Amino acid sequence: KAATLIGVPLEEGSGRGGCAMGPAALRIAGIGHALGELGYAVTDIGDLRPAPATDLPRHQNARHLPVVAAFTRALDEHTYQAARAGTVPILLGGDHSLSMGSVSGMARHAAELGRPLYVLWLDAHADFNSPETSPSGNMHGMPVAFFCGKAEFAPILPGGRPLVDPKHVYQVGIRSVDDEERVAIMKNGVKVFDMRAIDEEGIGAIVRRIIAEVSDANGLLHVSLDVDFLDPDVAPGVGTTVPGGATFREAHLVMETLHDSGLVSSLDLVELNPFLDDRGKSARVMVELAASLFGRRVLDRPTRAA
Ligand code: DIR
Ligand code: MN
Ligand code: MN
Ligand code: MN
Repeated sequence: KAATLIGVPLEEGSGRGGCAMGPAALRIAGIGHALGELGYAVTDIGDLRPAPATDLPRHQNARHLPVVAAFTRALDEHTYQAARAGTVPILLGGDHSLSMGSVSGMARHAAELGRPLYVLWLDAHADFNSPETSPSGNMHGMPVAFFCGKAEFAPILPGGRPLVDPKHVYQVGIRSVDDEERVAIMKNGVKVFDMRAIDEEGIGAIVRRIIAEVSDANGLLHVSLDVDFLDPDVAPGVGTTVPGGATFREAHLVMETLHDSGLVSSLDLVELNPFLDDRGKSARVMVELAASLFGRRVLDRPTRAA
């Protein structure tokens, strides 16, 4: 078992400062140590610091496109290489625009294996805006549309790259969607489990259903965890808190159930803003959730047969 930590000091997609300190906070909260204790050989490649792209024009409603594009290109390559080497890439964000690159890299890896890539998006937001629909121009609201090929920018990655089928994107915890974004999600068949679905069905049943579908298709599963998936009481260290989020136990149950499935190929930990955090609380919760995802358990429960 091996994991590659990739630091992503990117905050330009979020419209405010702070997320660039996320990788440092996640390291201080012990991400490497936690994975090591679970038996992973951990390689931390440090923080990526690509120079802004010079070949892309400024875009009037995709703010800081040259910075985000440069990270997308670097992350596409590093994530792909880490996965190809047989390790689990773990992206230490950094704002959610980093998933433009991490998921694109995993899509390339999955295509080489001849397996479909599925994405579990744990977030208060759908992040399915395009420059045409975004009310803010902030690119952290656009990554899902990007890796599904539904957001038009100047060319960031070469044409003909594998995209993610929007029907293979499961969004769980959703409670803030923009008007035009809602139309795009429905039209493209993204599988949305909003907070009401969680309240009514229970998050355990929802995750088991998702796992069954991915398993039946022999898919790889990329998990993208936005701090604001969690209720603000659990994790205040994020720029876009939305009330009514997942509880501490709901989030851990998701991770524990995913671990038992053995399907998770890669992970984004995103939107942590240490400037807004409460004495490291949110950083610690993110590390604990990652530990649950990679095998930490309270008691030594026997793993359910796959
Ligand atoms: C809003 C907020 N939907 C936007 N998005 C996000 O600006 O596109 N906040 N992702 O975390
Ligand atoms: Mn997000
Ligand atoms: Mn969010
Ligand atoms: Mn399919």
